[in-house]
Amino acid sequence: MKIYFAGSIRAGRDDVEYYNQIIAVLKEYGEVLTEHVGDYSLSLAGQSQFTDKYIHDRDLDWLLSSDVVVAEVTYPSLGVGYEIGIAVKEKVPVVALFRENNKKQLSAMISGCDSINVIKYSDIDALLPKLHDIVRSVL
Ligand code: 6IA
Repeated sequence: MKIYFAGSIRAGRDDVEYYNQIIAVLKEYGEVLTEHVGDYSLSLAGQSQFTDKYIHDRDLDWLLSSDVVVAEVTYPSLGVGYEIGIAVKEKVPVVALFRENNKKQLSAMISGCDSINVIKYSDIDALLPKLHDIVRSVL
């Protein structure tokens, strides 16, 4: 199974620790095409060896070849929203993970979309066991 994990990069890296733990679980079920999203060393200040066009086109190819998109949507990101919109349009199943005990509100365009499986969780320790069942349900 090919899994596309989406999480904030240029919008902010505050949740990278969560991304990392989620990716570790996802890797038990298949190939995570976007493992770099959980990479601590991928800093906002860092220079990419790739152009933005290369990143965009490569990521879209990966997205369209994936069996499921798992997006951590607590920290809002234009890129993640864009990826989710394309996945919905192209009928790639989307699971959106949102941590409730924080000051952010989930966009109605995500929570109101019937095609997106929105999972709200209280903290990462509560999410990780549930994530196994969630991934198995889309296998
Ligand atoms: O708008 P954002 O940057 O927060 O969008 C994040 C989403 O877009 C992630 O789910 C990624 O799949 C994708 N994405 C955005 N930028 C990159 C990127 N930049 N590399 C790989 N995927 C990306 C290179 C890193 C740069 C900060 C040095």
